[in-house]
Amino acid sequence: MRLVVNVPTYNERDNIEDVIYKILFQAKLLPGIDLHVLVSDSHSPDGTAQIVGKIALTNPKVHYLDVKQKGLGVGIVKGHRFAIDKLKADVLAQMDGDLSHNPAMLPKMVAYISSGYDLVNGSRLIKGGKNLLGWHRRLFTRGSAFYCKLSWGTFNLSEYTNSYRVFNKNLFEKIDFSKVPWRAKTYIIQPAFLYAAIKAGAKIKEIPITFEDRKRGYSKAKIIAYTLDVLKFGLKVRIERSKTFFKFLTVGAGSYLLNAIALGIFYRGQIYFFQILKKPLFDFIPLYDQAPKFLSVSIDRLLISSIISIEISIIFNFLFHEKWTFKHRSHDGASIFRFLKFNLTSVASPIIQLISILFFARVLLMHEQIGLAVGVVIGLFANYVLNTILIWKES
Ligand SMILES: Nc1nc2c(ncn2[C@@H]2O[C@H](COP(=O)(O)OP(=O)(O)OP(=O)(O)O)[C@@H](O)[C@H]2O)c(=O)[nH]1
Ligand SMILES: [Mg+2]
Repeated sequence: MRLVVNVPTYNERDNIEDVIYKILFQAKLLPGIDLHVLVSDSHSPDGTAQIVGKIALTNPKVHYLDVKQKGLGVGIVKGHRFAIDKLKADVLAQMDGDLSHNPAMLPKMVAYISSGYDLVNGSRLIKGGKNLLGWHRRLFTRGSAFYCKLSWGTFNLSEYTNSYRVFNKNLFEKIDFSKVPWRAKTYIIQPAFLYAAIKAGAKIKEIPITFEDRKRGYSKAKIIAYTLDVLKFGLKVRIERSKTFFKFLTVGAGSYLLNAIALGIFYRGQIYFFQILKKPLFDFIPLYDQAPKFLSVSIDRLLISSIISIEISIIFNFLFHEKWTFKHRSHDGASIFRFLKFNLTSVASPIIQLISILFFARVLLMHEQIGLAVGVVIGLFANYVLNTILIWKES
């Protein structure tokens, strides 16, 4: 099994030699693993290339790749691509080129990959982890982690902005990099890659690491721009994850309007409180007092109006969910069966609505529209859950 440790660099001439030898030193603690080091450098003008080139000349396990453009994401993504395509890597690792990450953690991280994890994430924020940066950088680390947890909904992950990771080749191949902002000038690749891995279904293990402050060279981190990118990325994730529910709510709102208008016209000849018709459309159906009773339920104008307006809204709901809300989810079987199934699951929501209308009108002696509005909201949630479990399943 071949492990390639990708070290992205920009102007690391004071550190890179040390980093390479410290990584290579781990080889004897990794029996059965063919350890290589790849420096993916953004054409550093400080002589990083010459130092790595000189080592590579006598050591076939050390490689230099000039990724040409600047950006940590470019170094990371092009480096791993090269490691898979040219160096035939099975397992990929990445760490900073300034000794902030301790290469001595590699054997432990690789062991988790061997035991079946897809990605091992070094964390400063779990028990045993340490962040030895200044207070404002620690604040950034913690703040970003808190924000990502909230916006991504990933409460089981502690660390988002660190770069010390080991993962298998298959995970890298599964990631759709057209959706990862890897050409950005900030380090947004770190959380973005992690999110892409989660979406690709990676089994992730976090282990505690210590992040040392660099002793030599200078920092290239642009913390303000990076913070803005983390905020922007989190917002994008949030919107994407809530999109289906937003659409569901929009259709729900439309169907509620249709339902309310139909009910008003049938029962009162009104749209809300505005008289539209001289007489209710269902004027021929008697009101409660004169209506025939069936099993002690009065078959009156309100009951019939409610049932018909609800069925109209079910049809509206189905058409929009089928073609819009759940367009990208699985559409198993013929649409007529889905429609029948939808009617069955939809029964929950109109029953809730009907009970609500009758309860508000008869028991609380309030306007039937209030009952409908309350019933719609409760029914909506019940319906969403049933729809996503039974009809338009996530593929
Ligand atoms: N290939 C490549 N690597 C980069 C680029 N910018 C930064 N790096 C590397 O990314 C790693 C992290 O960058 P650092 O400047 O150490 O950022 P940091 O670790 O957040 O900050 P300090 O440790 O405080 O300096 C280092 O190995 C850098 O050399 C770049 O444009 N291209
Ligand atoms: Mg650093």
